[in-house]
Amino acid sequence: MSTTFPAGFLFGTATASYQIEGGVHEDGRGPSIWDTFSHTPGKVAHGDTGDVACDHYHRLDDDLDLMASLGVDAYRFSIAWPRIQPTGRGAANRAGLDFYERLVDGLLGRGIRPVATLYHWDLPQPLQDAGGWAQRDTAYALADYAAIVGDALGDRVAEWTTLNEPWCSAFLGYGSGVHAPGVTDPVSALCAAHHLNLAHGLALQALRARVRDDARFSVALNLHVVRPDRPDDAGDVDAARQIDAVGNRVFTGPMLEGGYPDDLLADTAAVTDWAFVHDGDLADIHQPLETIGINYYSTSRVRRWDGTGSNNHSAGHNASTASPWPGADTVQFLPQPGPHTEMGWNIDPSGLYELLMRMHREHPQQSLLVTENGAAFADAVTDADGSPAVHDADRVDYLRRHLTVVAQAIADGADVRGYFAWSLLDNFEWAYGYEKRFGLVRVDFDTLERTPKDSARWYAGLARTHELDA
Ligand code: IFM
Repeated sequence: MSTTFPAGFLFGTATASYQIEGGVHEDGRGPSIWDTFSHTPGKVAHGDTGDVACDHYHRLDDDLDLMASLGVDAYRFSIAWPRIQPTGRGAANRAGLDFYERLVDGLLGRGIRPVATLYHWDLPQPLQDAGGWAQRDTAYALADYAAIVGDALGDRVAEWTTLNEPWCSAFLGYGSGVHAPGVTDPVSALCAAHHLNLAHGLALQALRARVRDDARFSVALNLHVVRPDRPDDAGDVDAARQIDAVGNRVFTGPMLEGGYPDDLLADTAAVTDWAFVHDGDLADIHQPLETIGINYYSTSRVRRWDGTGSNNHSAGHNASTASPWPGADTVQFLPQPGPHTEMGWNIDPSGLYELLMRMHREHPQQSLLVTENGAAFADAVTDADGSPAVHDADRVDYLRRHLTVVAQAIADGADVRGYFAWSLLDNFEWAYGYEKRFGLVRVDFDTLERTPKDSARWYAGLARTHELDA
């Protein structure tokens, strides 16, 4: 049995600037919140930082050749804001733009479609010093930065993503504090979510005004698939609704429907009165959008908490005593049955199918891209014939099972146009440092040598044939 993906379906790989580039002091780049956070003792496993990462900044041409050797159709990368505006404001840093021009030209020259993400978490530190995403000005600063990037790359990049996973920026960055900038304040987290929404809308307007007419725009959301533990228990069903509101509809509401959901405002009323939403903001946020980008890894199971034990709000996102779920203290997250990846995340492809069909049903005017999907496993390196190899059958199985449901969603009517494997390379997995390996290509972090894993070869075959074997 095999499944055929439609002609034109994009098979891509994805990365993000801070996770792979290194070269943090090169060519005028300024510090980002992740430089500060990773250099703060106790924030990242083993004290790892992105100072060198995969050294992609210095190995760009080799990495482009690597992508070409895999035969992928597209590459989703992010632009480091502090390379373009080292302080987050003011004139463009030419050397920073040059790097991304070389990247884009190198992709196009190899027949690979660039998909550029404006913001994947590396906020310039001076903007954080002024309040970061809890501060309204940051949204306007992102729009200025978008204009610079649009002017520089807009003639060649036809696929743009504004933000990557604003939920993580807002709620892990300002709620539980397990991500940079490490703030633990529920009001700041909701405020940050609104300013990220505003930034999305303003950046979209700035980009659309200056890039090629055929450009398509998306936002990459890590939408949560939340299931009530007891589907016939009204409390559990309501707990799932609550997490859906503060995990998903806090972004899809304003971005795709022009307003914050009433139930979200009610659930969080004891936390904030949402006075940070100004007149006109919702119109700015609710911009036409061609595509919804979906980043999917696993599912969650919740109950109405009876107050005993822990509500387990740190589930899946490192230990923190602060919650990333404002207004949802009486929701309890339950451990998910296995199998799990090395992140401790349960493997459940049905969640991806559910999300794709939900977005298709609720937002039929938008096409869909799976902008991230993949898994960290404890890869073993074998060295039988003098050259290293990684036989990552578990990752191949993960990818195959998730791509099977993507094909099923397409067959069932969802307009899914592409899939981006997370990630091209093993890289800096945020608070987990280099310990968790998501790459199709192994990176030896001592020598920086790249070794395509079996999954890379498998994925290359799929990109070539569009045939998924069962
Ligand atoms: O590595 C991250 C990425 O930066 C954002 N999405 C999830 C990935 C795996 O945790």
